[in-house]
Amino acid sequence: MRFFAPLAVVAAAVAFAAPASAQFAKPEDAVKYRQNALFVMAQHFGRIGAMVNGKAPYDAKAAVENAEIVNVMARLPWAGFVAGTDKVGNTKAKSEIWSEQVKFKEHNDKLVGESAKLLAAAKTNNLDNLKAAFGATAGTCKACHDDFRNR
Ligand code: ASC
Repeated sequence: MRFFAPLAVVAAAVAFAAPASAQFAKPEDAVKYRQNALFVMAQHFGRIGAMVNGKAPYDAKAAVENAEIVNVMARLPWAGFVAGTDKVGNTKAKSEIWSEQVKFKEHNDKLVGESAKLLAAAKTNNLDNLKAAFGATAGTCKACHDDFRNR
């Protein structure tokens, strides 16, 4: 089966690269994609938030599971911000997303970076570490919303 190993590696690489080059059948799908990715991410981030804020008991295993999902989901919305979708559907995306792409991408990269740290913190089994990383990650959500999301 030596022949198939490299093929599997290529398939895995393609699967992981797919979100970054995702194509959408219509502009509405791009909006739905980014909103749904952000929605799922927020649900799982919120479950960590509940633990961090004392509204749910601290559960180290659940924290890791939720942080894993946040860490994956954080990489997805970017591909949905397709040019020309600033007025599509019920989007709150500001047109500055497209006129200030570098800055927007920086926000995205910070979210991805902090969510990786959130996962690492969750794995330490220490609520204080989780709290600190949660705060830092939430800060990246807020900073981007302040700059690029309509109210
Ligand atoms: C969340 C969530 C956001 C961010 C933001 C942080 O849990 O859904 O959009 O945190 O409120 O300020």
